[in-house]
Amino acid sequence: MSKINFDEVNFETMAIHAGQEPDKLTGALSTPIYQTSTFCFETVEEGAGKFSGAIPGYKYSRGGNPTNRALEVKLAVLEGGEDAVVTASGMGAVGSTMVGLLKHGDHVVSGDVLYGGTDVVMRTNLAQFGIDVTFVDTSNLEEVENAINERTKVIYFETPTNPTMRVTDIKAIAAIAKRKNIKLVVDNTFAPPPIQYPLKLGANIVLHSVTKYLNGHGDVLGGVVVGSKEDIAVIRGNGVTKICGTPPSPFNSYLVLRGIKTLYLRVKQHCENALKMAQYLESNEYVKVVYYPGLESHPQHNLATEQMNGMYTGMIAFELNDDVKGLNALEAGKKFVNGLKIASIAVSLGDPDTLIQHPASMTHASVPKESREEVGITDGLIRLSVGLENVDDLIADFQQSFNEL
Ligand code: LCS
Repeated sequence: MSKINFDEVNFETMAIHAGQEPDKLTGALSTPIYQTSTFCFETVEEGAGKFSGAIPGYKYSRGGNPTNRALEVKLAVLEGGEDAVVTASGMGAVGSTMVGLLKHGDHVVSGDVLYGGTDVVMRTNLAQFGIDVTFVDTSNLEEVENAINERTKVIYFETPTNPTMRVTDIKAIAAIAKRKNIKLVVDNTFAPPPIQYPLKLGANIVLHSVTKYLNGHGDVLGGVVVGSKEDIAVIRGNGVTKICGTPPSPFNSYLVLRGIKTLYLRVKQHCENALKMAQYLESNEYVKVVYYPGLESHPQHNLATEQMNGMYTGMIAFELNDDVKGLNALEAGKKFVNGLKIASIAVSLGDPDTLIQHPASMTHASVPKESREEVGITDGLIRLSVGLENVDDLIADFQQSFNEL
């Protein structure tokens, strides 16, 4: 056990030290990569004891691995949960949570704007198992209340939403969920600690695509689910190690442990750069609308300021005007994005590199067009993940591409 009491230290200290102890065998400071599928027992009796749980220890890496465990402990501390389970991707976290918590006949109330992959799970895959889903605008508390029935077991949403940046009041929904004995699951990928802490606001479970800000270097896929010991045991047992079988590779967990040491510095800079980019875009003559919770024009700016600790996120969505030098928003948007030199045209987010993409044809192409348009994922919407480059260079790059329209 670490000598540090993590209740008494600040975020930067937690991000570096939580889950990390000198290696018992060698004293290595950095957590070793235990690149092994299985673990040997001295005797049959020891193996039997480990399988029955009478003797603590590792047996097989699908059920637990020391490098993966170090990452679980770190992420549980950072999110303020009792326990965590890591997965091979964010979708591994979403799927394991759903199969862990739900059974045939159950009902889910889900946010109506979700990452495209999660949207497919909610819209199509859960129905294969006899679980039905009602989609609502979770920023409207009345809609959430009205969608709940006696079979509702889970309320699920992202805040801010991918890609429309809508913000939901976690504390208010947690109060409804608690009153009705429903589990509240929040996807915190867009606003990782130190921005937003859903568990501290009353959510039961928080999950992430670790691929994004937590790893932060664009070289790993990963996921995590954090919550109570009881919930995580079920999600690990039913989801990660059985039906889904999605633990991460220990090598990937090592990379994420390494990435998280600079999480505070990176997230702070992503947010500072994004606020400046959002202000620049909002003042640009070709831009119709900018969706960024840090702007006063965002409909939930005050809620976001409180809930996101004044840091917001590195993600922005925007649309160009309907007539830019004779081009409509979609045509102008394509020409503008193709003309950028620093930003890469790519999905994913939270990387050091600025990434820009077109949700309607990329991340959210799987969402039916009518559903997309109903919730504001228009053909003209552009999503930007603001990276860690110098923000003046990014603004200059955007301006040269606007000038060429
Ligand atoms: N949750 C959110 C909010 C996401 O944005 C993503 C991926 C996932 C879950 C799934 O995580 P993964 O399995 O990819 O690690 N979002 C992506 C995106 O917006 N572009 O590419 C992937």
